[in-house]
Parts: sequence; structure tokens; C-alpha cells
Amino acid sequence: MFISKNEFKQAFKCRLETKFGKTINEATINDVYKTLGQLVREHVSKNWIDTTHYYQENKEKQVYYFSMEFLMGRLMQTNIDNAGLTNIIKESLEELGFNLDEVFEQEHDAGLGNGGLGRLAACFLDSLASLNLPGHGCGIRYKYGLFEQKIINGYQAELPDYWLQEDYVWEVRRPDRSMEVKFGGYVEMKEVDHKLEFIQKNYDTVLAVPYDVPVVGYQNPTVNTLRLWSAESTKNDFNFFTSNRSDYYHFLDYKRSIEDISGFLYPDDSTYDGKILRLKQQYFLVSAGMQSILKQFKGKYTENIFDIPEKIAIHINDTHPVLIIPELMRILLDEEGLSWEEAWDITQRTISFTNHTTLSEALEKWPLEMVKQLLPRIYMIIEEINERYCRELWNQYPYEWDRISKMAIIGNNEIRMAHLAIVASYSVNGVAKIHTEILKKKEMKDFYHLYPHKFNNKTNGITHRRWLLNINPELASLITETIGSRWIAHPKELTSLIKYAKDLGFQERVAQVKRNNKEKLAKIIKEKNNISINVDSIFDVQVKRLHAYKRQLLNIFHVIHLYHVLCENPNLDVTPRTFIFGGKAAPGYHFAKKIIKLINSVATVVNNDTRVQDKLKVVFIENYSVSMAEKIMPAADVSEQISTASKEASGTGNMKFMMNGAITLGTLDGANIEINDFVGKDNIFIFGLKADEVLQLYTQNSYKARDIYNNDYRVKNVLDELMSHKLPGGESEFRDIYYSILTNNDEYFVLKDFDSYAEAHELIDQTYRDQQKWLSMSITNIAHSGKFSSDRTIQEYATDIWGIRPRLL
Ligand code: 26W
Repeated sequence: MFISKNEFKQAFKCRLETKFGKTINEATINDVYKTLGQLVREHVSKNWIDTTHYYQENKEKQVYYFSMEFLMGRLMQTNIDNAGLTNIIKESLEELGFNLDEVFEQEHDAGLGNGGLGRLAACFLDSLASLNLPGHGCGIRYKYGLFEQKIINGYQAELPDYWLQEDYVWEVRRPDRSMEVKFGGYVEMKEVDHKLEFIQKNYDTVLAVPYDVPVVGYQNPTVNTLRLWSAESTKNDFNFFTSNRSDYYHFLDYKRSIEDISGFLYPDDSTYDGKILRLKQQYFLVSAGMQSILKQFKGKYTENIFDIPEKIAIHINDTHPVLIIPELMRILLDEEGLSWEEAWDITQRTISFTNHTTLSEALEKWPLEMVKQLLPRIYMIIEEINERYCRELWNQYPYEWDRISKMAIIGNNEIRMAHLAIVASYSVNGVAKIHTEILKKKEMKDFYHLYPHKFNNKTNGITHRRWLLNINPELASLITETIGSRWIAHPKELTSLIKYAKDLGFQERVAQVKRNNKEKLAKIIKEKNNISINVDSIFDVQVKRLHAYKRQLLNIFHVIHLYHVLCENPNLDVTPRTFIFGGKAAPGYHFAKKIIKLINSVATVVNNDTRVQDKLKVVFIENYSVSMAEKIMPAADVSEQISTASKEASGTGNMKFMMNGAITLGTLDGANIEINDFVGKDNIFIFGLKADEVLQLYTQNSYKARDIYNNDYRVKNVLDELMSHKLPGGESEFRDIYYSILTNNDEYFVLKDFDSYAEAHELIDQTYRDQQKWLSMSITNIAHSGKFSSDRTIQEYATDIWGIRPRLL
């Protein structure tokens, strides 16, 4: 299909007619998008079927990546590029009078994730398929994705993201593969042939209907599957309905409460809130997913259930899908009739787990009572796992009561999901070297002592196909022209660019590409924010979720300081700067929302002050999302990665910026450390406390933020500004921020790191003036970014953890 433009145009016109009853002249750009999407999906369907058959026929071991979040963004560009159709389609559409880039803009982001964890899952799917590896995603088809952010009068407002309002062109509904998930009721035990049987009674059944999305490998025949589950009520529910009117309303209520299970994505990033609906979502995902995997396994392989660990790897993305452990146990015990020991052995050899955060407020702990009521059989199994495990602990650490109760899965009337995950998995990994070390030495120290063999590191990565090839075509072409195209399949070969870091001709072309990208972003900012920015200024960017530990506050404090300096001396010779912010705050995260307001208030004051025109601008870009990130990354000069050291597990934005030639201004935290190791200290701006210093300050309790306020006039002026009436909103608006720093002693060391941050910014100002130096730094960053391709990460997971092998072609 589609080997020539004529063939494509023919098929396109024909589909447009049958789908919309329109000729090409009548078609809107949205009609074009939908028609194209349908054709592309059909185009990959043969490879999709063949891939599935290949795995089945060859009895390949397959990995299932369970995640409550898949932040896929748009798929059209990836899919046509990966399917090798870009040229044919681009040219054909042009001949028909349409621009492909405009067609891409029609697609609504699939925003089924909060941030790093969800986007990582999406990058992993791309790499699995592109490396011909048998790996699939398993998630929830939320009716509403992450909220849409509006900035109104400087404040964040949240609007629902009804991304399914128009048909989603990439999904295929598969009602014949639906599964039933049971909630509530009670468990009846009876003895049959000297064996205890457990039967759940009086439960509610929820129908889980899968919607499959093809995951297309890069110019190869592999098409894997992302299976997203949607909750529906079962047909039997109609038993409810009698001629009685109130029964009818009850029925509708009930039906809605069931559909609510896949109703929306919880918008909390790194804070845990024990809501029952979230627990329902978690069990819904893992029960539907596990049942369907086993059904396929048994149906097609007619294989021995004891071979599960050789044929199936289940990976859980943080603890959110951890109930898959008791769910697998339940199926093996109650449905397959295995003994506890047999079931436990299989489970422990099948499940692996990634931790994505050390923040204690993000660790999931579910109230016992809630789990008992909602999932009575699962509860019993968790209790039994805990009991047997505590006995093991007792043998290992006799009489060490404190240690045992600290390490138990159940304690304080709660189930500690991370403990359950560690105990039942054969592999536990962190997402950057430092993060894994902190897990081993601190957060999970006792578990590392007990199970040292389980712990390993897998530094995160990003798909360079989306984050360089697709979003920065000019840079990608320049790279290919310079070192050939092998880097696309072998991203580490980007290191060949090192030779050109100081090549003036190459530098000039890199500079031109950056400038073009900056112009494009400036245009978007003009349209969206009505702010004119100077493309000769340094584009200094911090885009990520709003969180105290990520320290957007440090950044905006420094902007206020620069503003003070310039107001005092408007003729000061500084390199012009544009500070660009973007990111969403969890709707209930009051402090983070105040920071958004502060950034916007500062922007209003600074951007309207004629004294600093062209030297300083502040922009907050609304509704930061995957598709917005794609426009920002290629245009950045400076990448702000300024979390309090030890707090950011890895970060992945840092990698996207680097790959597009921005230079990191960062703390030695998360993957910044590895970026620093690769590019070397002369090609990055590092500042601030190191992780061990931070941890020491916490234990010693010796830090006094007020001392810095008293001794550093810059800091004092900035903080006093918050309590003055100069910022819109005035004193009352930012009181919470002021107090969090001075009264609550600045938990994230914003003041402590201020001086070294300001110094790093001065160095940036100076370095940028030497464009040859700057461009050499920028090229060096691009050259080393291949190490942070998710292809490398996935290769490591595949060999070290999952034991899967690429399909033979
Ligand atoms: C239960 C509430 C909740 C929701 C999401 C708690 C925690 C999370 C995630 C673990 C937060 C998250 O996205 N963590 C980020 O994961 C990225 C991918 O590994 C890392 O790069 C980031 O550093 C980490 O913050």
C-alpha cells in the first residue's frame, strides 16, 4: 500500500468521500487529519497482525509494561515517520493543497499522564518497537486526560481535558477481548477434597473493554500494542431495570459509578492521596491486564502454567500497579489450583519494579480497611504474603522487633505498597545512578541489606526519534549531512559530532538552526502571550511540573534580583535574557499555584517596564504539554534543572534540552550528574549544594535561612519585594511564599543556593558573549546526548531485567 504518490492520493480521496461525503475541495483540515489517521492506521495493521503472530508462533517471551500513565502526546508524525511514509504523504498532501505540519496540529494530545513517569512510559514503547522487542503497554483509557491549564489574571485555572470528544483515530475497540473485574462482596471459604477454596460472593462486576493502539517501530516491521482499558457496566446490569422508575434511576447511577472508574486521570504528581476511586482504578487496570495476558498465554501457547516466568515479564511503573502481585497470586491459587509455594515462586520470578521518587509524600500506603472492603480476596492474599514474609524476617533478624515492624508490608493499619513491590519482585531499579544509590543507602537501606541482588540502576532515556528527529528537522538534517544517518538507528554515534564542535562552519549552521527555532517560538509566544521577545536574547527555559523541590522559586527570585540590578542601572552591559517558564500545578497544591501567580506577577511588572526593555523578559507559557514541549525544546539556549540535590530522581527534560543543543544550568542531581560526567564540567553550568551536603544539613538541622536573609542584601531585597505592594496582588498574595522561606526555614534550600546560582548566571552571561565557545559547548552536548536515548535504556532493561530478545528479521 502507498508505494507511490498516485496510489496514496487515490486512496485518500476515496476515503474522504466515503467517510465524510466530501470532495478534496470541500474538505477541512480536520477532515484531512482524520482521513489520514485512518489510512495510516490501516496501513500498519498488516504488520500489527504479523507482529502478534510472530510472537505467538515463536513463543517469544514478552514484556508487559503496566503503568497508570502513558503520556503519549500526538502520534501522527511519529507514526508516519516510523512507517516510512513521510515523503509520500507530505508531497501528496501538498499537491492536494494541504500542509502536513498544519495537519499535525489537528491532533489532540493523548495526555494520559502527569509528567516524567508517564512520558517515560511513552518513550519506552517507542524504543521497544523500534528495537524489534516484544513489549507492550498496559494502561487505562481515561475519558479525561490531565487537565488543561488556563492562566487567568495570573492564576492557574483547570479545565477538563475531554480528549475523546472527537474520535481517536489510533485506537481499535476490542469488545470480544473484554474482561470482568470484581469489586466488593465477601469471600466464602469451603473445603473441597482437603483443600480450601475461596469464592468471592455478592460482588459488583465491572466490564473492562480494551482499546488497542498500535505502537509502530521505526522503519521496521514491528508493531506492538498499547492496550488501554475502559470501564463499562456489564449487560447483566439490565437486571436492575424494571418498570419501576426509581430502579431506572438507580440503574443509571450505578452505571455511571462504574464508568467513573476510567473517568479521569488523577492530576497529582508526587503526592499520594488515598482516594477510593484511585484504588479502584489501580485494581481495575491490573486485574483486567493480568487476566487478559493469561488468557492469551493459555489459549495460544497451550503452555504449562509453570512456564509463566519464562514467557511473560510484568513490569510495574512505580507502585501504582502493585496490586498485580496479589492479583496474579489470586489467579494462580484460586483459578489454577496451585499451592501457595508454587504461586509465590511464579509471581516472584515474573514481576519487576521501578521506583521513580524518594519523596516520602509520594509513597503509596493504602488503608487496610479500604482494601478489605473493596478487594476482600486480594486483602487476604496480602495479609498472607505479609505473614510469611515477616516470618522470613524473623529468621533473618531474630528479636529485631523494630527492624521487622519497620520493614513489614502491613503496619499502622496501612499497606505499604513499596514494601510489597520490593518483596514480590525479582528486580528493583532506580532511574539514575544517584537515585539508585540513595535508594540503596537510605530510603530502601533495610531492603538492600536483605535483598542486595534485586537492586539495580537503569538511567532514564528519551526517544531521540521524537525529541530530535521529529521536532527539530533542521538540526537532524544538518547532523545527517555532517556524519551520515547511522545515528538514527544508533544514537551513540552522535559522538562523531565532537570533531565538529570547534568547526566554525558547522558552528555557524548550528547557530542558524537555533535562531530559526527561536524565531518560531517567539512567534508562538507573541500569539499566545502577546509578548514580543528578542531572539538575540538568551532563551533560558524551565518547563516541568510545578513543585517546591524543583525550585521554580529559585529561578524567579533570581529574575527579581536581575530586575533590581537593571532598574538601578538600566545601562548595565548585560546579555539580554528571556526567562521562559511553563508547567502545571496539581489543582490542590496551593503553594505551587502561588508560585505560578508569582511568576506571572513578575512577568507583568518586568515586561511593562521600559527601563529593562530588550534586556529582560519573563514569559509563562500556558498549558505545558507534550506538544508544547516539542516547540520549546528546539528553541532553548539554557536548560534549567535546578532541583534541590537528592530530590529529583532523574529528570528527562534535561535530556531533551541537551539533545537539542541547550546547555544545562543545574545542580548535581538526578541524571544531571551523568550529563555532567559525559559532557565534562566545561560544557555545563553546575552550581549549588551537593546531595550529601543537603542530606547532612537535614540531619544536622543546622541550616538557618534567616541568616542568609540578614546577610545577603540581594536576597533581602527579593524577599521584601514579595511583601511590598509593587507586585500585582500585593503583600497578602505572596505571604505564604515569604513565610515558607523565612518562618518554615526554606525546606528546599532556595536561599542557601541563591549565591552560587546567581554566580552561575553571571558565567552564562559572559560565556554567551563568546559565541564560538557557546556553540562548541552546545555541539558537545548534542554529541553526548545519544547516551540518553531510551534505546539504550530499553536495551538494558531487556537484557538485565526482562530477558527478552529482538525479533529475528
Ligand atoms: C500517587 C501520586 C504519585 C503520582 C506520580 C506519586 C508519584 C508519581 C511519580 C512517581 C512522579 C514522577 O513522575 N516521578 C518522576 O519520574 C521521572 C521518570 O523516572 C523522573 O525522571 C523524575 O525525576 C521523577 O520525579
